[in-house]
Amino acid sequence: MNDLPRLPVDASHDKVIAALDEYGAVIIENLLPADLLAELNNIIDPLIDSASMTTEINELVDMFFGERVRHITGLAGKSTRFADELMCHPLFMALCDHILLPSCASYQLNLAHLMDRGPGSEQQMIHRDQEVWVHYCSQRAASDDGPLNDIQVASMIALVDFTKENGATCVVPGSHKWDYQREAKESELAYAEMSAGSAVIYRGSTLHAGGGNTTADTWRRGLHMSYCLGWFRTEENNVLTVPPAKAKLLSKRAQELLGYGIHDAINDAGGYLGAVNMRHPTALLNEDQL
Ligand SMILES: O=C(O)CCC(=O)C(=O)O
Ligand SMILES: [Fe+2]
Repeated sequence: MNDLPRLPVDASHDKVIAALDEYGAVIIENLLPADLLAELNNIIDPLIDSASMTTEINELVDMFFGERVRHITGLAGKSTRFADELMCHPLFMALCDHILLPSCASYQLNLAHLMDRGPGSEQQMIHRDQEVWVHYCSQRAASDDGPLNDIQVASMIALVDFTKENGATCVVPGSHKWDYQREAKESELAYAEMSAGSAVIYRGSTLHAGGGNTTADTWRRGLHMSYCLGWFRTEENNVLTVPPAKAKLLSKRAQELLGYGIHDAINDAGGYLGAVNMRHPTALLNEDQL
């Protein structure tokens, strides 16, 4: 079986970046301190039994996620510790600086979406997360401008132990360097088996899928968190998910990542995106004007 690189949470940012550059994915062991892991699970516990197993978007989206998967979205609006600590974690910030800043002036949260893969759920189709911005990806793939810079940094954070049997995310190491048309063979998959509190972090261009859950009664609770370029539309509408009354309680960095920041590319001869009343939304938030 293929293996993914594994590093401890206190590994140097350079080591994690080197692993992501080489393999396209890396497991960070014990990313979450035990008390934060417990707090996130305590928030999820009362919600999970009634969580939806379908979306109200369309059948293709439901097919993509698969049957017997429970969804809880918008974690940034459900836990201030999620927003202030996990979303703003220095390791994620360093990885986003490295991967995303070549293509934007600032990056933002794309989504924070819990997926609980139930017994009997099948392996997802193998995909690249950044293809949600299909128009951008297909134009760049067709151009002669050389390889596409990655436009997303993604992760799946284990809130319970992840095993191959209960649906650990499967990843294709090295696939971020592949030609976009190349398909992965079964023998090229690696399974992100890891203990609760650990995370697999992968690039927007890395092929991966939620694994099939062949257990009789074990749900695989994983928190999907990703970031993208600051000038993209995000998958979750984070400003509505975390409206001003909640955003005010968070750190300025968290507010910026949730879309209350400005994408300021003026110094790069670009534009100033996301203003309100020609002002910075974080300033308005903190003056109680939003
Ligand atoms: O559930 C997983 O492990 C992966 C989910 C995923 O890749 C996705 O929804 O984009
Ligand atoms: Fe994915």
